[in-house]
Amino acid sequence: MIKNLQKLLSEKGLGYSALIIAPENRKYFTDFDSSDGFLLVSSDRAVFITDGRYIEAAEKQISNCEVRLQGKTYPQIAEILNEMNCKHLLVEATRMTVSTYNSLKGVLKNTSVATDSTLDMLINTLRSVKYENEVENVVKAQRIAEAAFKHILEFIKPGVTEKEIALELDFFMLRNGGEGLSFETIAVSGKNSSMPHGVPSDKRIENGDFITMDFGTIINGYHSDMTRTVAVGFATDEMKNVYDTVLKAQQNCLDNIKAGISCKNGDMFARSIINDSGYGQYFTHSTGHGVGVEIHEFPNLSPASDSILKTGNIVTVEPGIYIPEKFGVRIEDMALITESGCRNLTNAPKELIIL
Ligand SMILES: [Mn+2]
Repeated sequence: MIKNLQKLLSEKGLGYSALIIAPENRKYFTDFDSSDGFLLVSSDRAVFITDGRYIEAAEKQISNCEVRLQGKTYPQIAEILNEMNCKHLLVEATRMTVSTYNSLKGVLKNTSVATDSTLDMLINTLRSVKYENEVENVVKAQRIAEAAFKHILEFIKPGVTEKEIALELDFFMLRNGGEGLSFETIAVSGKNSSMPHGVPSDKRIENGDFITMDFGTIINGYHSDMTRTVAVGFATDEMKNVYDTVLKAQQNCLDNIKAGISCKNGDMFARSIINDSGYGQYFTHSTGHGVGVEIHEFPNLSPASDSILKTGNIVTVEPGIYIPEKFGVRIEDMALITESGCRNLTNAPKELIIL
């Protein structure tokens, strides 16, 4: 992974180095998980600095760069950049705090610090194209979430609360190998399901409710993300119609996305179906987002995106319709973009389930 960044740095010219501090980026480049550390990369060198809590594990596990024990942080960074003959330092503008920036400026005499989005964009581009082992980690995490979904279908019945459903999903995923939760699990029912990111409450499930569950877990630092909406007892014609519309929109997107398609059009494959059905005003978010070492990463299937889908991107496809004071429906799979289409990484039923 570091080699790819080194190549991009050398393409920028002589004397470029990058300072990487965001935990998920350190993990991405070194494959080493730590709450603290600094990674310095030039076109031909890479040095990872970490403190005494991590040094032994880092020395054992990191194979693609030098590992050094952290001393006086900023003078040490300046010293290493000097060894690298760094003239221009790129930093993660979206991640660096003002105080870190000030500390850095205080020790760097002949080095400019680029505070624009150059490094963030380089890293986003690298991270968005997945290697096979990264795909495998996402799939492993997804398989655990699918088992949790199967389990929860047995658990849901009138009388259980949204919080209990969310906790049951969480416990199942963690009990079955998940390293953590991709995000706070969403389980919302009835009128609450009209809030796309509603928080599970003490509301009890009743017959005639839709329940939307959005959840995922983590394997080797890689996230999964899925959403299913199920009904309990019965579903009205309106509920069935909305469900059907969301499913068609999702399927149309999955059927048409591939490498070379713009993310705008990717979004439109789902949105156009919902617009045509008259529910356009109730689809209030973008169609999908990248998934990897972060739950939300580059690229986005969004009307606001200027990106083009590439082979190796993993994106969610998750259209929804949310009718205030009534109900909401969202269906979400993860798709691996290929030359000719996409491979659906999600393996769970999507026809309307009425429990
Ligand atoms: Mn998602």
